[in-house]
Amino acid sequence: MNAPTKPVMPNDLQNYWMPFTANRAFKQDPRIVVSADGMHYKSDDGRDILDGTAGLWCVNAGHNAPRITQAVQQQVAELDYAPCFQFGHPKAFELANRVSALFPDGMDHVFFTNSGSESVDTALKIALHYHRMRGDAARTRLIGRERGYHGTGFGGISVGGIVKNRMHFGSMLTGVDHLPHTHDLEKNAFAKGCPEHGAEKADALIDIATLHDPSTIAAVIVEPMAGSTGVLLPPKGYLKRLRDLCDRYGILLIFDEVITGFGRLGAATAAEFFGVTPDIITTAKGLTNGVVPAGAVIVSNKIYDSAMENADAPIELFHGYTYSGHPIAAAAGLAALETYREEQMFERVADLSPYWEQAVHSLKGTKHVIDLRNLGLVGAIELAPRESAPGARGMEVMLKAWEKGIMVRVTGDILALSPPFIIKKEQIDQIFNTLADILPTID
Ligand code: PXG
Repeated sequence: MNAPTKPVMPNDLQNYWMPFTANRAFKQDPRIVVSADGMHYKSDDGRDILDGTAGLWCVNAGHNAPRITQAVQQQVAELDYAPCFQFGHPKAFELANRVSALFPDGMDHVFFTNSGSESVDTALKIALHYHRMRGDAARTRLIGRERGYHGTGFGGISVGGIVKNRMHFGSMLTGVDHLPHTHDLEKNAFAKGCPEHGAEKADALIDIATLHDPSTIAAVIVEPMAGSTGVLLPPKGYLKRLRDLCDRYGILLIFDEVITGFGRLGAATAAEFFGVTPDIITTAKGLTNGVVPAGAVIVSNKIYDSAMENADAPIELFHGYTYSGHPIAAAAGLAALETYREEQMFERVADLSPYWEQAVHSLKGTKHVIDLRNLGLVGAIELAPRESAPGARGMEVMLKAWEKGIMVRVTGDILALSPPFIIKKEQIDQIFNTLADILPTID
């Protein structure tokens, strides 16, 4: 890694409107990274920053994983771009082969996108298309969940349930309803792994189906583990109950695995981890280790075969993106999956998760902490919000952690941790010892 010797800040920060960022505050006091290797970033003032979040939940194999870096370098010289409408290139097919082999039995077809948001839009459209082409065109309603995050496209914010992500953006898709979220601090605080209480919250689907009539509902979409909203774990039995209800009503079940796909829980998918198979799975992030923007939607054979059989035109699905299955993304994806396999990274997550669990829960009793949650290599520390300034406390911890050389994510007053799978036990200790030092110093 080329360590810079002096800050490499650009002259003017104003031109870049940064996403999901407090732009005015950031530009007063910027946090800039200039390179990365393994578990660490280098900041522009030359400090090593331990990556506690795998970037934004995507750099599962760590930074600059040699196989992936080389694959991208070679691919750009060999085939930089190929049109994906009516033409193909070998690596897109090969990546689809590899992805379907990793995903649950009976889910053997892969549609490529460029992001999680596009994967969600694609999944919702495939669900609507499926019912319509089978002559069940009244099934148009889409059911999401309160506090759900499904990216920032209009489809994703419509089924999503994060108020701030929705309230400024008009009326969104029509015909959408929401299940209640499953977060219940009173009953489940400090549970290790999935909480005991709340499976019955899936039964809200019975009320929704009764209200609208099941024959009008196309799909239910949930994150099997809600990440972005502050790590909300599914109560034991909840996902199975949702699956059974969807089957009862002929509704497609979509798991949004943009975060959980590719190993985060210690199995290739959350579907495998929980033993519940949906009809459609959305992914992105870990597909390419975050190295090239890419996503994939994995659909059941039932859905793909139906599209082929019921097609009313030579083109079966009028949907796609200029960069679907982009050669460089495909090369990065193949190398990422090979790295996960060769270095047994999903097994590593499973092996590390008991150590991780005890590290997360070592913060019990620390000032401000009202809940601790963990699953696989995911951790959350929920802080009591400061009166009249919700979110301020979380933000202050994030800033202090950056000063002390650890990158953490914050959502309101919930700190989220999701390190690369190559993290060492000493580095896990470093994260939680640093947070244990910081929290008592915060008001
Ligand atoms: N679905 C889920 C479940 C996600 O977590 C998306 C869709 C959208 O993906 P794109 O690639 O369009 O951003 C996501 C993204 C965080 C955080 O810190 C989470 C995401 C993105 C950025 C930050 O929790 N998730």
